[in-house]
Amino acid sequence: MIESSAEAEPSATERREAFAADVCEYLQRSPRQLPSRYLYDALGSALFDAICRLPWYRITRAESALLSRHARRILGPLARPVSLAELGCGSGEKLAVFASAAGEAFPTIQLVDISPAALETARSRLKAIGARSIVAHHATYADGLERIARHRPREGSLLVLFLGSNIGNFDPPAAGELLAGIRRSLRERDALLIGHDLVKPEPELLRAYDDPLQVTAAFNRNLLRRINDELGGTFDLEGFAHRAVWNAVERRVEMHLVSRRRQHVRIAAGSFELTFEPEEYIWTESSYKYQASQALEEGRAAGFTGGEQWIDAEARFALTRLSV
Ligand code: AVI
Repeated sequence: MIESSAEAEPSATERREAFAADVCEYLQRSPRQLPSRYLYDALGSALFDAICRLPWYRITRAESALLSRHARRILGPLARPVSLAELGCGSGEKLAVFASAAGEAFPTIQLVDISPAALETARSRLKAIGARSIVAHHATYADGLERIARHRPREGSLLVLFLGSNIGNFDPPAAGELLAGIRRSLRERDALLIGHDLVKPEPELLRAYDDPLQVTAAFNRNLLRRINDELGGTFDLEGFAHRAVWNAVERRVEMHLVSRRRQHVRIAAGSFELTFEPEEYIWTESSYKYQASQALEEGRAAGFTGGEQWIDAEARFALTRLSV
C-alpha cells in the first residue's frame, strides 16, 4: 500500500507568500541572511544529490557504509515489528540501504520531506526493494513528526531516522528543541537514529563545501535563481561569489554569497529593494560539526535515556542510536 497523507497543506500562493516574507525579512538582517531550507527546490535537490556524489563530500558515503554494516545491531534492542520513519528523506537512498541490509520486514515506512520531487523518488526506490506500506508526508519536520505519530501502527516500535547530519543545519538552541520534539513524539522502546558529521581538519571541511567542480557553488547560487524565478527578483547570479568559511569558535562551516561589486536588487513579490556594497555577503547556511560525545550528551539533554554509537574514524562521521 502506498499513500500520501492527505492533510491540509498550504496552497502554492500561501507558500510563495511565506517565501517572499522570509526573503525580505532575512535579507534585512545584519549580516544579510536567507534560510537554508529554501535551497531545496527541484533544481536545488538535484544539485544536493550531485554534491553527495562528490569525492570531497564524504558524509553520504560514510553514513551509507555504517548503515549497511550495522543495520542489524542498530535494530537489535527494538521491540518487533519495527516501523521506520525518516525525517528529511531526500531521495531515500540511505533508507533503502538500511532497510535492505536489515533483512527484516517493516510494517510501515513513513517518509517526510519538503520536496515533492524527492518524496516521489524515495517512494519509488523503497517500492523497488519490496517495502509493503509506504506513507509519504509532504511536510516540515515539526508537522511531519505529528503525522508520523498518527500513522504509526499500534504494535511494535518505531525507529525515527534523522540522517545526513541534517541536525548540523540547526543552531544549537534549535537543534536542542528539535531533538526534544522528536523525543516527545516517541513512546517507550522506540528510538532515534541520528547522523552527525564530526569536526575534522579545516582544509578537508572547506573542500567539502567549496568543491573544485563548483557544484556547491551552483547549489548556493541557485537560491538567488529561485528568488528571481519565483519572486520576480533581479539578482545578477554572476555578481555573487560562493564562499565557504570555517567558523572555529562556533564549530560550523558557513556558506556565503559575496557581492562582487556595488549593486541594486529588486524583489517584485515583496515590493522590496536593496543595495549591496562590494564584499557584502548573504549568509545562506550553517553546517555545525560535532564531537562524538556531544551527540550522546545532547540526546540525554533532550530526554533520551541512553545511546549507542557507530563511528567512521577516517571520514569522521558518527551514527548514534538514542533510546527512549
Ligand atoms: C543537508 N545538509 C546536511 C548539507 C550539509 O552538509 O550541511 C547541505 C549542504 N550544503 C552544502 N553542501 C551540502
